[in-house]
Amino acid sequence: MAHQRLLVLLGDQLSVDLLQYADRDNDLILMAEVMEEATYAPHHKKKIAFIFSAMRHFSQELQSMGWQVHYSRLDDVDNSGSICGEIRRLVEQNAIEQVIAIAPGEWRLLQQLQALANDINLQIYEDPRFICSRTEFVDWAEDRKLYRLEDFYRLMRQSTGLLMVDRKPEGGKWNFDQDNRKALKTGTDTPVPARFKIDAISAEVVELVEERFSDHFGLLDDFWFAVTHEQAEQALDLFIEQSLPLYGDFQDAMLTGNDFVYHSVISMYINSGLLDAIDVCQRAEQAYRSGHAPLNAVEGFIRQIIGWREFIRGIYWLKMPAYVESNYLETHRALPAFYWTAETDMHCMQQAISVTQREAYAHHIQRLMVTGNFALIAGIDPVQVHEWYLSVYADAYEWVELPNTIGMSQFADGGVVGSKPYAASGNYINKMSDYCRSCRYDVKKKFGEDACPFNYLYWHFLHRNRDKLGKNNRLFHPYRTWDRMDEEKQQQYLASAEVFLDTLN
Ligand code: FAD
Ligand code: DLZ
Ligand code: SF4
Repeated sequence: MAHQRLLVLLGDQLSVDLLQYADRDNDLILMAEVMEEATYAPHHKKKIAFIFSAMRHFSQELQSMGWQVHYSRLDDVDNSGSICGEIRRLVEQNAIEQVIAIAPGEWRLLQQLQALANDINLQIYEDPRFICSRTEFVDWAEDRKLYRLEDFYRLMRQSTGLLMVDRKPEGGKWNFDQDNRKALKTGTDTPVPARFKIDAISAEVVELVEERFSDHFGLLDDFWFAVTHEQAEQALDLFIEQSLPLYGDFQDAMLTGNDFVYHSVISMYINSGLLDAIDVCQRAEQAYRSGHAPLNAVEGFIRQIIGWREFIRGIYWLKMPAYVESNYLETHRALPAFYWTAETDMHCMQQAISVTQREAYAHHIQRLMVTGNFALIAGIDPVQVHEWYLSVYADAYEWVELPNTIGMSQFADGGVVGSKPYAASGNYINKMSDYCRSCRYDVKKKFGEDACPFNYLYWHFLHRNRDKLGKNNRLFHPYRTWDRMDEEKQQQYLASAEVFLDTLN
């Protein structure tokens, strides 16, 4: 059958919503496993297996719905190795007159597609899966000096109508975060996310990944992710039923040996297209309206999706391509090898990195307040930190990973995403987790050989960045505490930090 148009669907565009740009009777869909996408970052093995398996399942689903799909497998002999190469090949082989693509999530790939559009008739459409389009965000940002999540979030609540009553926020407040900072008791039994048996498609993909990407980071055994829309829906149902009611209370909690706490573990499904963001939020809202989950939990959860997720994407497109070069704090230290091995005596770091190795997942507080916080206060080069986060998580695409890392976590953008750096001493980790109890370091000790490295690195960070952070109102109290310390104590903090930082080199 001759096709006049080709619709390209990328590995994170597995949504039936995107079929609105094509015509089932006349158009051909292209999906392609390609080495360039699988290796532009050393992606975790489970991330590649997840994407390839979900792509293969979606291609089958599309065909059973009557769509014509050309699916390039990684090992096809004529696979050109890149998305643009595969588009060119299909255009030539099928005498295609027009190619339709949906704006990719990464600047890198958008540049490639725009270059290709100089040679072939290629139309790039806006991705309709986001609430706030790239141009709407630019309009929102245009009139303001500071971009603050809270302002943007209120707008998203109004435009979606989620948790709104008569144009006012449900419960009389926009944000219930102050109720959401509880720690958990050691040994608390928390639910586990839905796990799915590996089927023939996933088994084949796992074998392919083991063979072709054996040098990539991460463990592939016990692959349990949802790989179809139906399975992802089941994972969401289970989260809403079991975990959502306590999601708010324990959103910042961490526990030894507990990988997921009450988190949803659905970011990889939303980002790849297996779940729809608005639908997820509506389901959470229903759980509140039916009395199944309290407002602090549901508001907190919805804020992450229509607030943070959309805000972060807006910042990415507003600030790229220069954003990736941001290094406000001028840090240049290499990323320590233990980020790849989990071999460290810091128990909190060992826990956060080992779940990353096993599951291509870590929850937000592990990413922000453990691995991110350490990189920040130790002064690691932000590009190396960014490359690590982009590689190791199943939900990582540059549009969402980069502003979270460069902005929220490393303050390398100088305050575009957040108003102050998320720097903390061991005290925070001790308050929100039980990690310190089984650590070789002593969280109560401030300096010296056995002291928790987060304690002295925190003060070293504030001291060495005084010219850049000293005038930040939100850091007034820590700087005042530092200034009131006697000089000998200050010197002990700084000396311990120097000794420790030398061991990282
Ligand atoms: P939950 O805690 O259950 O939250 C629900 C949903 O809200 C998530 O599934 C996600 O879709 C959304 N969400 C929550 N926080 C954020 C946020 N800050 N930005 C965007 N969406 C958010 N998230 C990614 O999806 N991809 C990334 O590559 C990524 N990199 C990060 C890097 C760093 C340094 C930090 C600090 C955060 C990063 N995040 C990233 C945000 C957040 O940590 C993950 O979305 C979350 O941990 C995913 O787990 P979950 O589905 O269990 O989330
Ligand atoms: C992440 C990824 C991987 C590992 N492999 C592929 C692939 O083979 N084919 C594909 O279409 N997409 C893949 N992806 C997702 C893309 O990298 C993603 O679409 C871009 O980074 C834009 O977000
Ligand atoms: Fe982490 Fe310090 Fe606690 Fe050890 S003592 S777990 S290094 S915060």
